[in-house]
Order: sequence, then structure tokens, then C-alpha cells
Amino acid sequence: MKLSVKEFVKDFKNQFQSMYAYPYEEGSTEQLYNALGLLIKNYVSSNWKDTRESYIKQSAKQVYYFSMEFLPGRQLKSNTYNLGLLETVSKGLDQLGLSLDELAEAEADPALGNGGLGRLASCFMDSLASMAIPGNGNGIRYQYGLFRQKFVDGYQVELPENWLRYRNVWETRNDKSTCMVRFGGNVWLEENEQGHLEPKYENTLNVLAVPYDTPMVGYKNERVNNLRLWSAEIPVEEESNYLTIDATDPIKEITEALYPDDSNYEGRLLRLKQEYFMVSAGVQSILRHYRKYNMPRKNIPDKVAIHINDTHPALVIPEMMRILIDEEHLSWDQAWEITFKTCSYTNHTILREALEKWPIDMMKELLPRIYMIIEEINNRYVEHMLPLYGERITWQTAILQNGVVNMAHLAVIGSHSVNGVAQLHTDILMNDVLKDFFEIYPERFNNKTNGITQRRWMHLANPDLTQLLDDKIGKAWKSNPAELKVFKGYEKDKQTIKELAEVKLNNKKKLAAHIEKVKGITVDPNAIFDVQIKRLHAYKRQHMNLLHILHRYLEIKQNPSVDYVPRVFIFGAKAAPSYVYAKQIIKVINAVGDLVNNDPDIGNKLKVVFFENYGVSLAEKIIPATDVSEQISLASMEASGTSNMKFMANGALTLATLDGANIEIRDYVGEENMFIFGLTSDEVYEVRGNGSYNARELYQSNSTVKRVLDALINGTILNLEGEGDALFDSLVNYNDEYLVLKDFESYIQAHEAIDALYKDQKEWTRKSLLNIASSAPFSADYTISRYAEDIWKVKPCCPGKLKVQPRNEPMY
Ligand code: 26V
Repeated sequence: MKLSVKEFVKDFKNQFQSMYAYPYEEGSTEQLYNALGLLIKNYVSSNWKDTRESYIKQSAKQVYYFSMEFLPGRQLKSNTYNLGLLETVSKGLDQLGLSLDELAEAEADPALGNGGLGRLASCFMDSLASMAIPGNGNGIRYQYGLFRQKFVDGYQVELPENWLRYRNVWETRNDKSTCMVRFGGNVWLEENEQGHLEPKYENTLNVLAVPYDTPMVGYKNERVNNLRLWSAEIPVEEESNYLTIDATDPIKEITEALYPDDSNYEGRLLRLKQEYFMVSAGVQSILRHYRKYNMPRKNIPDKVAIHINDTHPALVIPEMMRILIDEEHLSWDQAWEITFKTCSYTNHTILREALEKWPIDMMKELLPRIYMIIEEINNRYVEHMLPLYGERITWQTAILQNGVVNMAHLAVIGSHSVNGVAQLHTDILMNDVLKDFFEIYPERFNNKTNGITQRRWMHLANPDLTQLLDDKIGKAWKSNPAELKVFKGYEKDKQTIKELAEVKLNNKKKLAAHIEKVKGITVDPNAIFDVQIKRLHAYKRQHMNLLHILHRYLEIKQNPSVDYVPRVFIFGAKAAPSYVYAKQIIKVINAVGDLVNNDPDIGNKLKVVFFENYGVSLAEKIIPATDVSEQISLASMEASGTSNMKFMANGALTLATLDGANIEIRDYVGEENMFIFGLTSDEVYEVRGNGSYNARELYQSNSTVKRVLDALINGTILNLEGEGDALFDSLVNYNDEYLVLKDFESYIQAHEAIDALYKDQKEWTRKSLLNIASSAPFSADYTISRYAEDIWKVKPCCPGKLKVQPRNEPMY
């Protein structure tokens, strides 16, 4: 968009005055932010309208990405940047004595997701718009985001996250597009005059779904897509039935809060309500929009692609069947053909305890008509498969099993495409988790390795690196990430290496200042910044990181002259409130932090910083300042990981097991430019399969392991209330489910290799450069191109030339 600094300044002053009726000089930071945000949204609005209209005019096929979670991060700078106005706005605010960065910090960071799954959805939204692909997000407008985490005495405490308290400038409430969603009651089928069986309902709970739309701004391409988040309200015509405030609770609670558990499936009624609420409103709104195309129903799959992000929105399948059969009067076979051609599904976890299975009784009571349809899908599936595949495979893949509805099975049976999120993960789906389905439907399975948007994670989060890249290789990489590989040519250029080292040091100084400010811990920017930021889960093995810190601590205590490079271990992690073991790990990390940070014998050699309330905004500060990226899950457990890609793009060296996308990182950057340790996925399967692993034996026979584990229980760590014993028990007495002890020695060795390399700063920085230069394949733009071509069959719809270049072939 074209706009002069002068015009912007004028617009901004007017905007502020029209909102607050006094001059901007008297405004608070929040008010100034609100005015700026609304002004930027005004600038976006004509493109938003034009994009929508042009999709309809061209009858473009559209994607609808259904996700219970989105983690967009703050939007002021990214929207301004994608509009091409960052410099103009920044200069204009300077003239007014204001700072864009300061105003940007006033924005609430919407925590409408747990972790990787939600952040991926938002990276995809950014890429869809930037690739000019007609794409929409569909989710829930939770009134409370993921809990705000605080530490009290080293323990995690959860506080409510009221992100909507001071308005959300990006959203538009769209009362014209509300839908009605029905729950419970009785339902039966009656023949109507035309001879159709029609469902009749009584005593249902009717909930009004109100959409709030947020613009998803494409990168300098005048395209603006839509993220639609639904909020539950009482239908106006039924208001008089709700005589007391309490009576409205069953409705209001539906979109009140995000479930904070990303590790354990719990069959909670309210969660099922949320899922159906989002799905039903979303599908109704899509089919309503489709009518604008004036085409027969059988063409729906030519114009609509619905993506099911993990099983959480899998009820799309029976909901679409319901509407097509009950409301549009199609036959079962016609409806099924349309539904299954329209839907596609991504699996994001192999953790069995996270796979959704709803009790049949619950589903029947809450969603009687939907349950009837699921039962029919299941019956037809079983009838069809029995003669072809026999009893075992048929019953093991059925949707209804032992009193539950298996949502992964529903998703696979009702979708034309099933994908994993990294090659290893897809292989595991095909060979293990969904093996029987792979036998039945091999053509449905495909891999789509995750990606990240470089716009947020490089251009905006790391302006100094971006400037360096612009200076060295030109600006083409910004719209064509493949160009990053040109940077490889600079690996031997001393000047570039020096400048790259300065960029990193500068970022580390900024992070050090932030650490001082929020944690009161002084860290040396010349130390190695070693970072593990992700949800806390035993399989991600934050406790292995902890054991290594303890190991170093004990080494230094025993031998003060031991040659360790000073290290700052940085953590950020929320634990699910009900996940006791994860919370115990947090407590022990904090206690070990207190121990090492305050021990004069340790000095700068070791510091531990555990940030509170880890989220997108904090990640943007930490990642550009990281030297070592810890990706240490037990091989086979982490579906992909995406922070691993962000770290790499920002020049961190990866310390990793061969898990998830770490394997592909290795393939692109080369094993010699990262630190790999631990069992491979095949070895993990073998060790677990043959039952040979004996953690107690390892503890007793390995003196390094023994010393560290004993420190958990012998009083070395102060202020514990049994948390050290809990860790010890799980590792020794319960045979160490995630093979921490088995990988521990090779983990320590990898850390020693890190020290050795870091002493050679030039060599370290050369490897860092190669990581940046090899990170392009993890652009979400490429990932989205592959989804668009292989799964959704959608094409860019752009007025001019595409700014961002699609790339589909493997690179390098
Ligand atoms: C799971 C559950 C289970 C029960 C109900 C609530 C709930 C909410 C969220 C989840 C998400 C688990 C799946 C997930 O986040 N997977 C992560 O997806 C990333 C993006 O593909 C991937 O990079 C991570 O490796 C994977 O753990």
C-alpha cells in the first residue's frame, strides 16, 4: 500500500481524536495502540472486501482450515509489515515522539492455543494470505486464553488470561452471519410429503453462534483472507426463557475457556460441546456461502476444501452429512461422496493418551442426530470391509469400539487425505499408529512437513539479521526464501562471519537485559545461551536437560577448575494444570536454578533462567538470541516440532535426537553442523519392544547417572517437597518411560562437543551461517504450496503477479 509519512501522521492524529476526543499527546500507551491498530485495520479493510469479492466473482475454490486452536501472536507489526507500511508508520510515529515498538507491546498476545498445533495454524494463515490462496480459518473465540503462568516458590500457579479485557481492535463482529447450533433433546425421523425422512427435534438447547472475523493480511500482495472465530450467545428470540443470569451458564460456558491440556485426552462433555459448536457453525456458514456460487451441490468439492486440524474438528464429517441429507435432501451416497471429497485430515501426535475417544453414551445424549449418522457411517464401513479385510482389521479400524467413538478413525474414514507433519512421523503413522488404515487406503496417506513463516520469525523478530541478509544477498529471499541458500557462499567470508557474530551478540545483550528486568538474574551475553522452550511433557524430556545441569553443577563443585564454557540454560514451558509430573519437573528446575544461580563457587559458569508464561511474544525475544536449540524428545515421540525450524533460521545450532523434523534439518544442513545424540526411532522401538531396558540396573552401574540421580533425593537441592523423589521414582523405580537415562551419556557428550566448538568462535559462527542458509525448505509458504497442490487442489487467486514465490520441488 502506498502512503506517505505525512499522510500517515495526519490519519493517526485524526484517528486518535475521533476515538478519544482529546489530542494524542494526552493518550496512554494502550489508547495510542488502540488508535494505531484501528487505523491499520482501516487501511486493510478495502483489500479485505476486494479479496472476498474477487473470490466470489471468480468462483474460486476456497480452503477452510478448521482448528480448535490458533496462536496468532501480536498482530500490529505483522499487519503493518505485510501491508508494506512498517517504515512509514515507524517514521511517522517517531515524528510524533512515539515508538512503534512500545505501542506494539501494549497489544494482548491472544493465547488461543496450547502450543505447536495452534502456532502452526497461525503460520499457515499467514502463508495462505501471502501465497494469495483463498483460505479461511475457522475456530473458537475463547473469552479466556491459555492460563497465565506464574511461579510461586518455584511452583506453577495458573491465573486467568482475560485477553479481551481492553477490546480487540482486529476483530469485526459479524451479526449478519450468525448460525444456530442445536444440542441434546430428542430426535426422531418422520416421513414428509415428498416421502423424505425428516428429523424432528424437541427440547433441544439452541445456541447462537456469532462470528468474529479477523483480517489475515498477505505479504505485500493486497490479499486479505479471513479468520473466523465463533462465540456462543443466547438466541435473541429465546432471551425471555433465561430468567436468571445463572440459567445462561450452559451457553456462555461453551466459548469461555480453552482447554489447557495438550497431552491427555479427557472425555469432558464441555469439550465435546465446544468441538461441535465450532464445527456446526463453520459448516453451516460454508454451505451458506457456497450458495452464492449458484452451482449444484455435487460440485461442492470443486469449490470447497475443509481441513481437519487434528481430530478435534472431525465432527465436520457427520455434520456435513447431516446438513446435506436432512436439510438439502441428498441421498446418503451423494452426501458421502461430497463429504469425503471435501475433507482432509492432519494427525499431530502419536501419543496414545492424546487420541480422542468419546463415550458413545455422551455423544448420543449431547448430539443425538450426529450420533445416528456416525453409527450409520460405521455400519456401512464395517459391512463393506468385512468381506474384503476380515474380522481383525475391520473391527480394529471401526469407528465405534468398546463403547467409544474413535475420532481418528472417523477422520481417516471420512477424508480423502491423511497426513503427518514430518517424514518420520508420517512413516510411524503408516507403519504403526494407523497401520491397518494404511493397508486399506494407501493412496490417502501423505507427508507434509511443517513450516514456519519467516516474516514473523526472521524479518520481524530479528531485524538485525534481516538487514545483514539484505546487505549480503539482496532482498529477494524475503519473497523467495530459496534465495537464502546464496548466503552459503559467505561461509568463508571473514567480514560476514564477524558481522553475523555481532548480530547474535547484540540480540543476546537485549535478551540479557530482559532477563535482568523480569527475573533479576544477571547473565553474561558471552556465555552460551542454551534454550528449551515448549510445552512441558515427559516425552520432550526437560528433565534430561535438568539432569545435565545438575551434572555440570556437581562437576564444578567437585573440580572448580573444570573447563566448561559459561552457559545460560533458558527454559520456557507451561504444564497442563492436571499434569502432576510436569509440574514437579518445573519445581525441580526452579529449585536447581536457585541452587546454581546463588552459589558463589559457580559464578558465571552456570545460570538457569526459567521464564514465566511462555508464549509467542516471549519466543520472539528468545529465539534470535539463542546459540543452542534443545530438541531432545525421545526419538519417535515428537511429531515434528516447529521451534526447531525457527531456531535454525535464526542461526542457533541444534542439539537433537533424530526425531520429527530434526531429521530433515539434518538432511538439509548436514550432521556436522548440528549436535546429534541418542537412540534412533528404530532403536527406541526395539528397546521398548523387547522389554530389555532396565533403568535401575543402569542407575546402579553407571556412576555419572547415579551421582546425578542421588542429588535429586539426598538434600543437595533445597526447598523441595518430594518433587525430587518423584523424578527419581519415575526414572528408577518405574523404569524411565522415556529412556532419559539410556540417552543421558550421549547427551552429556554432545554438550561437551558444544563447549569445544564454541571456543572456536569463527567456526561456530560459520556453522550458524550454514544453518540460516539451509533453513529455507522450512518456509510455511512451501508447506502451504504442497497442501494446496496435493490435498486441497486450490490455486492462488491474485490480481497481479505473485509476490511470494511458490516452490514445490525439494530444494538443494
Ligand atoms: C491435544 C489435545 C488432546 C486432548 C484434548 C485437548 C488437546 C489439545 C491439543 C492437543 C494437541 C496435541 C497435538 C500437538 O500439539 N501436536 C504438535 O503439533 C505440532 C504441529 O504439527 C508439532 O510440531 C508437534 O511436534 C506436535 O507435538
